[in-house]
Amino acid sequence: MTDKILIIGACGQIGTELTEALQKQVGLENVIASDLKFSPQLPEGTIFETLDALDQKGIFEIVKKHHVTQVYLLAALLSATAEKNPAFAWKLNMESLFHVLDLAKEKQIKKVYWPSSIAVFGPNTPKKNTPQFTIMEPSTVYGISKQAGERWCEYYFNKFGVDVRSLRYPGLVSWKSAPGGGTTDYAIHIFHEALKSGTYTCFLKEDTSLPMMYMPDAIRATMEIMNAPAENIKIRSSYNLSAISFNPLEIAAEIRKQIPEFSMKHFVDFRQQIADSWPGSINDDEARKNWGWNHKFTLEAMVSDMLQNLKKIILHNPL
Ligand code: NAD
Ligand code: AKB
Repeated sequence: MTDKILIIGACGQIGTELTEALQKQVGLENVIASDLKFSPQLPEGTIFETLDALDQKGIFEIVKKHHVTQVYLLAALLSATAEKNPAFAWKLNMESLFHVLDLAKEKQIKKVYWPSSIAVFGPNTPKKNTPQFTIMEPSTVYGISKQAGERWCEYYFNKFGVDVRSLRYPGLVSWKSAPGGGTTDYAIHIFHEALKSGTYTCFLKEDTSLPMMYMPDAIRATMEIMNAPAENIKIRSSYNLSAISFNPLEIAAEIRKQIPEFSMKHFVDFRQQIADSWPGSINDDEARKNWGWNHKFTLEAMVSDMLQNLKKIILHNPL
């Protein structure tokens, strides 16, 4: 039987691209996109439901109505936005996860996908090639909610047999939709400004290295972990996932290969402290070993693809 998928938070940076990829995999009629409000960026013909991830009854009703078998929970406040409203970030990021895990515990759905983040790591974590199992101690409310979420995912798997799968995404770079309020968002803004004005003011210092990934790799990783046989998923908290690592200076240099006049200044804000608490690079041997993860995009390939695609968009939508 074909899976029926519900995506909660489908209109965000990941959701808009994941919705399309899942529609290609299981058919347009088997994917239900949901969010607080509709976005025209969703593919034409998408089945859409207005849904608040905090509304447990509402989630249950949509699951029943559409005979949903899998839920991808993407609704969350990201690192920078969460620091501005810690109490609400904790409420949204945790309660929505419980609503979905409980549905699976009660056998209303078969499988759950919930993303974690490199934000689970903290200032005492080894910074280079950060191992899967290490000191964590996150110092942001976002990171605390992701770490707690990981513990609960593992608990629901061990106690109730819930088939929940998770990835610790690095910063994701994409051109199709805007980023949602993270610390790694600079690596997207830089492309827009390079093309529009030829200059960018970065909110991180030039030598702040962070783990990053191009969106096509992240979407593929998500689908690969969800399609892997259950026995291959040895980690039920969340998998380290890695592709590339760079700092603002390095990505600017790569952009300059195609836009030689591009210049960058720095005006550091509160996001620097968040970035300083995160690893610079991640070891994802477990994901590679357990379910065959392999990234494709290098920094060079990502920059080239970003510029090519964004150029077309900016050309068609001049300010
Ligand atoms: P985003 O902010 O772009 O999208 C989140 C979506 O959730 C938005 O469309 C928003 O409208 C929706 N939403 C917010 N509150 C909601 C609610 N109460 N009910 C229903 N929908 C609600 O975020 P994203 O970048 O797409 O991230 C998705 C998930 O992936 C999050 O859990 C995030 O922590 C995780 N993640 C993202 C990145 C990244 O770089 N984008 C990295 C690591 C982890
Ligand atoms: C953020 O910066 O908050 C996200 C993340 C790495 O989780 N991009």
